[in-house]
Amino acid sequence: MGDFDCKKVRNICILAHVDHGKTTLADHLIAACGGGVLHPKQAGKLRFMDYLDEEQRRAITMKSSSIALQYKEHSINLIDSPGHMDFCSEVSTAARLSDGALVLVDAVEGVHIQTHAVLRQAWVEKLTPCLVLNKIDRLISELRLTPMEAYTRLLKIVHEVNNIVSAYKSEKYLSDVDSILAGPSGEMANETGNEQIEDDEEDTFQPQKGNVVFVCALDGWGFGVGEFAEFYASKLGASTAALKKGFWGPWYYDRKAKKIVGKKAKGEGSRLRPMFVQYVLEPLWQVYQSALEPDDDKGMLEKVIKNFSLSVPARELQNKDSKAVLQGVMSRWLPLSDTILSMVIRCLPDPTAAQSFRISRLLPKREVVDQVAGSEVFAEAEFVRKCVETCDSSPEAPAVAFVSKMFAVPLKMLPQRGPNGEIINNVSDGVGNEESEECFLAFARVFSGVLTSGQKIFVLSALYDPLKVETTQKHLQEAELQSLYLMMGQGLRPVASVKAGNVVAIRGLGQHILKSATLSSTKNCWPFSSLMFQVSPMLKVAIEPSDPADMGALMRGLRLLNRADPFVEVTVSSRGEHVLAAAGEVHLERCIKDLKERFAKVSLEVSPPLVSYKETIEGEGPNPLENLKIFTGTADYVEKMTPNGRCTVRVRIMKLPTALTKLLNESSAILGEIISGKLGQTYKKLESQIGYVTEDEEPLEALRKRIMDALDSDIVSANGENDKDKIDKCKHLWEQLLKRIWALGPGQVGPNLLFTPDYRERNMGSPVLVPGSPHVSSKLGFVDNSTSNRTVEEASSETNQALYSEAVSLESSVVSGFQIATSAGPLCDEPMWGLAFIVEAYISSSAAPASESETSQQLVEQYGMFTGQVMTAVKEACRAAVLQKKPRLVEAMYFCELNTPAEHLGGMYGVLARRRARVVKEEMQEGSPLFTVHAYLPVSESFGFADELRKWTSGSTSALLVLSHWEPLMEDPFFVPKTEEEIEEFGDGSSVPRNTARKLIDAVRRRKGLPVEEKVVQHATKQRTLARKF
Ligand SMILES: Nc1nc2c(ncn2[C@@H]2O[C@H](COP(=O)(O)OP(=O)(O)OP(=O)(O)O)[C@@H](O)[C@H]2O)c(=O)[nH]1
Ligand SMILES: [Mg+2]
Repeated sequence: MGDFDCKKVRNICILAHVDHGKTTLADHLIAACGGGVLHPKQAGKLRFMDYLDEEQRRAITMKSSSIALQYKEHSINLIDSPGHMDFCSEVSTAARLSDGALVLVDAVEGVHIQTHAVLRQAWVEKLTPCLVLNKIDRLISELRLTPMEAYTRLLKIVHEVNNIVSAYKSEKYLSDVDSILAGPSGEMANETGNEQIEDDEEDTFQPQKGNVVFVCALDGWGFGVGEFAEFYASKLGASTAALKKGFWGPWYYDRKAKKIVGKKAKGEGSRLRPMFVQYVLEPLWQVYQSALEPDDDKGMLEKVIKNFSLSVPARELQNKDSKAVLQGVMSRWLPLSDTILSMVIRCLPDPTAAQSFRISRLLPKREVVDQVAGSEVFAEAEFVRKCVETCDSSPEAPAVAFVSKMFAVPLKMLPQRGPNGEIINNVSDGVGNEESEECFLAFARVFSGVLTSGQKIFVLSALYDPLKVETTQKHLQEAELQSLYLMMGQGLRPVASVKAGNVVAIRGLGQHILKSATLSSTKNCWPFSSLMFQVSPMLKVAIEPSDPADMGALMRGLRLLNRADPFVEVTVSSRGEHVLAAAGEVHLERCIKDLKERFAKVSLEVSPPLVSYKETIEGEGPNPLENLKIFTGTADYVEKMTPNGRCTVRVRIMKLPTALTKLLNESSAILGEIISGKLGQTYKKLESQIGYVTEDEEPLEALRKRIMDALDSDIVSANGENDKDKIDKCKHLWEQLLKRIWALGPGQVGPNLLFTPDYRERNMGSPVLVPGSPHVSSKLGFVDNSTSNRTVEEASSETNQALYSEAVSLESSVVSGFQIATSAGPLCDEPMWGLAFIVEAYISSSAAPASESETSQQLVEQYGMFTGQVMTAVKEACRAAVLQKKPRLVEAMYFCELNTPAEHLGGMYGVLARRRARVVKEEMQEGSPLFTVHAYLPVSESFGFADELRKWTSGSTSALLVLSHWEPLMEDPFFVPKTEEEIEEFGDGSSVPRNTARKLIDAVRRRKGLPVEEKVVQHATKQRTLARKF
């Protein structure tokens, strides 16, 4: 049975920008094929898949959920996904479990920011897409376009979507959002990006191929050109195949010659319209007009009914409501569910076909370099991989499934009977007894073998490695599958077993899986590759119970929420607050509601949003060469001394090139692996006997190259291409510096660098310099491991020798000082951003060598351990160095896409201006009264943005926010008027209003309980410049 069975299964998801009609479309498919769970009359109105109260209230989908449909002997698992940016992690979930995607685009609004995002998600997960152009009715009745205008518009959308996909194919875009964003400097340059892609391969979406359909989900009709080709084949006396080709693009039908002709043959003056317009759109338009215009005779309707031999009950035709008549006719003439589902079966792959090419994404190939020990394990893991590749659904095959999210359902919602009608005792299986009312189910897809309820299975986390025994303990668990359910939206239908290629909900894994995991019947299996999320949870609030006695309930609630929502992050801040991080305002609101009503059930106090900032410096002039020289030179530094006077710390600081900062920030995960030595091990294995590499090119090599590229681009852009000499000098200096990377910070992987002091400059004799060693450089491969061992200086005397050893032992104190300083800058204790430090710590021998034991004991008592003193001195010197070099606050920025009718542009710009937004593009949407505006909006200004926008534009403006980048706020927070002009403008300084930077800093300081006001400034002046000769 197995194989045959599988060919009749399709796993598909519906993806689109928010409000383009996904859930409405799903309604019609459910009404037609959902086994009666939804009455056709309600289709499009009920929004069956939006079963959460909050979803119905806001009329947007917030989670992905699945439903099993039956269509012509096929079983189709349909997953509806949310289009709102805040819930885009649910799109990743949906995509992983599906093999094909219906990508919807609103024919009026066209391609939007989330359309890019979902196309990318489908591409990453190797889904086969089909294009659904929805809301065709709006072109007729709302925009009142002529058929010809409508055709041009549709043509444009199809073209645009094809361009996006072909860009992913040719990997010209690195990231979807980049295509629109292209960073703060290059946004304009990339706008034409779409056009630049050459047409060297076939378009993905072609109506004539049958993978594009035109629908109106609201009224329940839709068609592909195939439907019309079949109908006209006999009438026009042409073959269906020829007509299909002719029904899209510049093809015309010459009635006299009974021939399909191209543009040229048509002749200039001819009144022929493209076949798609003449034979497809015009009849549609006529039906709509005759139904909706009251005076129009109903001739056209009758003609259609007769032509297509539809049986529309007379009762429906006589309905006074012309919309109902229209719906009655259209949904019989061009039934939506048939159009969509026949396309799904024709164009989208069954699980066997799909898994054979999705395998490289699901389980990337690992190669054995040489087979010795562990080869049996490896061989079995490879066998499992093969079974996944072929979607082997025989009971003998290893059972493998991927859980892409956990979701909570109230216990009372679970079916009371098992697959055979037996009564099930639904007792809580959760974490302890605490959530007796909620039960966690895993949303999963079986990729190989058969899952049976009651089966024991291994749960592998993403870090599990069958070849490394040591990962077993932490990353492998054993669990029992208590029950398996087929999902019908909210409804659950118990089943005894589920075969490979199907989607299922599993009960019994609540304690074992937090968010996602791989299930396998054998230990010798690779975990599936992790899901890719497009944004990270950015909006943070601190939460506490209104009544302190409810703390326990709150903590339990937070734990449950963390499980139930794949995307929230729950942490405890350094000040002991419980911090909840969500993707955006809508998401946050739902989380709080869930917490209050379901998970914690106590009343809560929610803090205003905690916005994260970074701190950096303005840096010197634009001349990188000068900066580098100052940085590596000796003159400009901040100096501190330890209280016992034995150690003097000098710190020099420079701003890193922006491109490098960005790169360090993005690559923190891989940098972490490299620095902690994990990645290194893989490569060592390569050289030794058993080892494997992933398919990617060597990541270390790639990272090194990206670092060089980032530096090069900065050097060239700052110096201008022509100044070869300067460029070379700069490059040379950087090459030297890259050999001296001692540490990254904060937290070992942040975007700040600590360089080792320059040996050539060091003083011989006393005081002795803490040398430092280029750990990170050698890990990154910028210096050769063998030569990085420092040559021990020849000590001129024994004391020096002892002092030298002490200096070496202080290295870790210097690094710690640097880490602490970079984790909390001087402005408001926020992490530093894009800074480079050189720390020189000189130690001299104790001032009083006589009566040694006594004095040193006293010193320890007075100032603490020497190592601690050094650390503190380094930290303070680093922070002081930042203050001295024009410190600046760095803000997180959203990229914001707004759509607004022309009459509300003014109101919208008003809101943008009040919130310090920077507009980068304004464009009128062709053929519609809407404007699309792109802007950058500081995260700190984004709260209540949507509400304010609604208020000022009568609710007609929609806005979507995506986290984009970090950007320094170029205002001087300590600005005091100095020049005459400034004094004239701002007064003498006593009454200067605080600027934005200062206000933001003060707000953070107040929140953190740091002294606000004069304190900060005092600090700044005190440390102004300490440069002097040593
Ligand atoms: N005129 C018209 N309106 C439609 C059509 N399809 C959907 N709509 C309307 O568009 C709005 C959004 O529909 P939904 O189905 O909720 O959209 P969605 O894509 O599921 O939205 P999210 O899940 O929140 O991303 C609703 O008001 C629908 O009635 C259509 O074909 N024509
Ligand atoms: Mg929806």
